[in-house]
Amino acid sequence: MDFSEWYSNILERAGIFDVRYPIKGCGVYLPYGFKIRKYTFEILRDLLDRTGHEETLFPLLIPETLLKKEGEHIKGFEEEVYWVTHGGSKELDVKLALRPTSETSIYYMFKQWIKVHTDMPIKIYQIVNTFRYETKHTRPLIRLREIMTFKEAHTIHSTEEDAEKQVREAIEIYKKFFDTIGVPYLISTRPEWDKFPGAKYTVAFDTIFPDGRAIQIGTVHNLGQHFSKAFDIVFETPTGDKDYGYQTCYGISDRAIASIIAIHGDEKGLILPPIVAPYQIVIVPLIFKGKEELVMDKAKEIYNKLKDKYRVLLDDRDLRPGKKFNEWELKGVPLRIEIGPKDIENKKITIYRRDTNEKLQIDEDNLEEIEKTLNNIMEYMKEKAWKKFDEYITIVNNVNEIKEILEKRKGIVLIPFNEEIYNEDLEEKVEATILGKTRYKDRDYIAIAKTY
Ligand code: 5CA
Repeated sequence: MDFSEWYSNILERAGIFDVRYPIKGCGVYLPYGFKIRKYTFEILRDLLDRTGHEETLFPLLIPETLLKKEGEHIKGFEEEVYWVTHGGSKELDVKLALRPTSETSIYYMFKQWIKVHTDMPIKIYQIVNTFRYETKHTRPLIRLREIMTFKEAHTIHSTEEDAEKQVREAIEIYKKFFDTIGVPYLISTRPEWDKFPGAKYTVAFDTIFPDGRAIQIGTVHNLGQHFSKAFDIVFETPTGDKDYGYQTCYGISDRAIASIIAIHGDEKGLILPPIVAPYQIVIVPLIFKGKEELVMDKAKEIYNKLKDKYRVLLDDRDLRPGKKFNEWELKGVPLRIEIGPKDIENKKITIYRRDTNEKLQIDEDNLEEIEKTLNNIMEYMKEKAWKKFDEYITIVNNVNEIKEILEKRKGIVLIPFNEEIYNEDLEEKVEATILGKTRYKDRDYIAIAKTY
């Protein structure tokens, strides 16, 4: 099965995202998918909260007058904006945009809040839906027109140096986030022609999907003073002079969920990192005639021992165990506990690891082994994902090799950095996208890939 087919199939069968909503690029997070989303974004929320960011909530609608204030920004988004033009049957005096991202609404408010240098830094974020009329092929959770989960952080500082430091901090936060969910990445500085509209420069995280194509999974932008000048965010410096604020912003979307699914899954279905799994453990009692009570009591006993520490489900439905196994394997539950009459006699339980397909018998009261196994699963998943990612990185020395490698081996090609070849002509020549300038094993390279 090719990746794209596998991916659509899994979203549906594992109950993650329903694409049958009658608007292109929109869909419905189903309960199981929503839980994965919740646990994933809790990690990011926690990382941001612990580094002095504060969560806020801004309006969805942006007046045309605000959206058009920064020239580059509107030029970049012009063709992607959804407009609200009417209130009932009355045409609005000022058209309202559905936010494609919230720089313009947030920075209008920064202008209200900032007068002197001591009013900064401000580091805020929100997790909201944004709208982009994407013209490229839409894909669930990958290229949405309603981006259901858009975590955008926006900061403003009184010095250029502080903004630069903030960019570094954001990169560290994103590294921790992707490391925590076991999604490998290459970090690069996007070329001038591909930076975020209105940014001084853009640093991007790209991962590689199983079909060998690269996908941008997060970006950090240094906005310099482009927006603060357009929005007149002036402040008084310590020496009594006037200056404009220095800004940064950084975003991560539903692509984080798509990456978890795509990168860790296998032919049986999802494999979820325990940290984001709706159920980290499922207990399946193996019921035999005459032993029903014995087995169920033991299953409940184990469930009670685990339930305060883990997200655990006791699957006591009246179904064949084999059917339950298949279902929870498809849904990617990292660890399964099987309890049968024989195990009980020997004071054992059987545990099954979804990531390696291994079965192991442990003492029924050895709950430390469960904790250890869940940790091992996480570590193994990370290692495996990085190994596969590294195999997809090819270093070349000659431009002529790039096209063929991207067609045959796919992944990301690195060529030693050289100003002369770093331009859009190279993209045309190799029929691929320049991700940007990247540092890999102590050397600067140009990273090139076929992308989503
Ligand atoms: N305001 C900035 C930072 S919050 C911003 O909008 N940056 S962005 O355009 O690069 O978007 C942030 C991230 O959202 C991207 O790196 C990409 O991973 C993700 N993204 C962008 N467009 C879509 C889309 N149509 N569907 C899903 N995810 C998207």
